[in-house]
Amino acid sequence: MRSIYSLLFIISLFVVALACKSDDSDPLPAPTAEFTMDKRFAELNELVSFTNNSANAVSYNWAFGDGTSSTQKDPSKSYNVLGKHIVELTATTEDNQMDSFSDTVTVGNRTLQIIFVGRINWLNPETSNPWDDDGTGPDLVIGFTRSALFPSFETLALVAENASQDDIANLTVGVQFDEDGLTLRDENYIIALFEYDEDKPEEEQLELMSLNELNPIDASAFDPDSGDPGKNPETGEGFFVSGASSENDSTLNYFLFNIR
Ligand SMILES: [Ca+2]
Ligand SMILES: [Ca+2]
Repeated sequence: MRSIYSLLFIISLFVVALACKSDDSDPLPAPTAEFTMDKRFAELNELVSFTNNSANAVSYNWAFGDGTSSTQKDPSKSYNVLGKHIVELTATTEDNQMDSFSDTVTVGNRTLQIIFVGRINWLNPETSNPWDDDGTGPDLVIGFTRSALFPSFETLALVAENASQDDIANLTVGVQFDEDGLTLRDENYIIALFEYDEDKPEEEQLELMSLNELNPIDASAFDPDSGDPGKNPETGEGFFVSGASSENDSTLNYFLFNIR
């Protein structure tokens, strides 16, 4: 009996010793998870780079919101699923304390918001006469279509009517698409500018001034705020240009798009 009490006494000493040991070891500084990303709006298969600004952690776990994950410190990835993806970073210390931080990446398509006509030569270069040959004033019509459907235009808008030549030259006119915009696909589109002469027979009323064809997915994008190449990483807005390469050419067109 006595030996059992001794044994229990010795065991309890060990337990007390272990408890004191763990009490003496302070926890490591608490972790703080935090990251930034180089863009909030990305297109399909466009690389998004994450910069890890966490503190006091030794290991990281990223859940990218599309079912993929990483344990790298500063990962990059591209998405092949459209939508808003919540990215969550969990930062862990050596003694297993954790903190999490999340932010959202929107992966969308280029959608056309507005077509601007930035510059027009209002003289027909072949005749050096004004395009407005019935004297009713320059009337500008913008046509926009996928080239496969040409010449049946999806968008055919009269954007300037009975203007003076000077008005048109200095006017920025355009077609505004509805709030959702027009989802652009990886194919060629045509923008055409016509002058409208209401006094002519119907088949001659629309006179083609210029026609440009481009693929809006391939086209180089520019940040509308800075004019620098690429899209605005905070808003997903961008624009691209088609048309005249010199001021003597007739038109210069701008396309404003959004990632949605
Ligand atoms: Ca005309
Ligand atoms: Ca006219």
